[in-house]
Amino acid sequence: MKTSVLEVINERDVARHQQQLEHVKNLLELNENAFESIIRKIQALQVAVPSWALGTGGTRFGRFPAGGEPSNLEEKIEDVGLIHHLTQATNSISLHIPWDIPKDAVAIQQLLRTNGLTIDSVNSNTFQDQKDQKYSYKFGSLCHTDDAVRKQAIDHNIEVVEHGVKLNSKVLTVWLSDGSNFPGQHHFRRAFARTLDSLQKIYKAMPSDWTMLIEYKPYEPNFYSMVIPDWGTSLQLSNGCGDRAHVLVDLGHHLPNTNIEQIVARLLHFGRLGGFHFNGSQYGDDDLTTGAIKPYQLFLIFHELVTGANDAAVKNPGVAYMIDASHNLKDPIEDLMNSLENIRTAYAKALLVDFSSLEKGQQDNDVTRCEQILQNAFLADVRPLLAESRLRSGGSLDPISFFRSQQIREGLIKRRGKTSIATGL
Ligand code: RM4
Ligand code: MN
Ligand code: MN
Repeated sequence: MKTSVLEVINERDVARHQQQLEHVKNLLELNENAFESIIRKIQALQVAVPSWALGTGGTRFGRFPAGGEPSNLEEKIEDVGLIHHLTQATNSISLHIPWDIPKDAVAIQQLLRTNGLTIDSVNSNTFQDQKDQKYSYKFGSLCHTDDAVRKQAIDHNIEVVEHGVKLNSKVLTVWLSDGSNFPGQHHFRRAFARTLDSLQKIYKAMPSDWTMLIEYKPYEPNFYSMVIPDWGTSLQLSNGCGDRAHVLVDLGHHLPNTNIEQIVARLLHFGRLGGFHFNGSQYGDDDLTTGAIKPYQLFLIFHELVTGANDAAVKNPGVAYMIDASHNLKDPIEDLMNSLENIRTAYAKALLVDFSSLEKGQQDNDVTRCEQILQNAFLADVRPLLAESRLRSGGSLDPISFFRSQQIREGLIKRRGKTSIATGL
């Protein structure tokens, strides 16, 4: 078989990689079994990329595209396929409707298969008005005071599910921008009740093997109140819908300094943690590279996920992982690869935590020892473990260097043009 450029470059760098891997294995005192198990677990961690994250993001002040953006769903799938080819860490793509309505579902399925991808969740959009839409969402969608607006928003969600069915998705993610900007604008209790009623109608219309994920956000675009501002509200709404409705945690959707890892533990405890949107945040919904600002927090979150997965008492459904970030400065493809690497780094470190010693330390109230155990795992260098996982799965030892040395962005600009624009925010 012909050797690919990827294999040639990996071959060139593999000796150095082996040295680093041996060094880390010794430092971490990993025996063969533990080592193999960690590598397999890292390989298995797959995080979806959303179809709206492949172009340059922006703020309300401006947007500075670098060129070569995918201008249709097919090109977006091609980009995610490339990221997966290099990282082996993202085998699915999440769709926002109507930004990415597949015109020919069969052809899209085929393209997904060629790229080694599947469809993750489908996401509804009632935070923007679409052309030809009868009623406006200016004052809300599923919470709206007017039955007709609510019905339009419910119907939209059902239509999103129908698109998803054609693509073999099994998850609907609902994020609402509904809320108020001024005191007195909303009757809080009634707005909640109407939202629950609308979600129940959508839930009932979903096929029986579908899951609904309910995302919360404390502020923006509404600044006084959001109808679903926190995990407690999402949890109540999920409970009110049924067993297949769960809470989705977006890392950027918390007020500064919120203890997100504790929220994760609570939701696991209730068996209601359904999904994750990864991104990095300094202040709010900044949508920066995952792990760029608070890597320790990301590690602590994965620590909760790993302890939850190892605890037979935790009856949580599977968690759907997705990156929900915006790339204002970095090349979107590089930024996504950055995030994927940081997510796997946090996960690999969490896998290194010495659980039995930690449990003993907790039991004995040995505070210093407990913290030390977590810090030991957090401070370990796991980069060679990640590279080894990629190599074994057929990816690149160093995806970003490969992307640059092969001048892939330049090629995309040549093919798609300097001014192509991807749909999204
Ligand atoms: C929201 C939220 C949703 C995403 C939109 C585009 O802040 O994070 O998940 O679909 O942005
Ligand atoms: Mn999100
Ligand atoms: Mn967000």
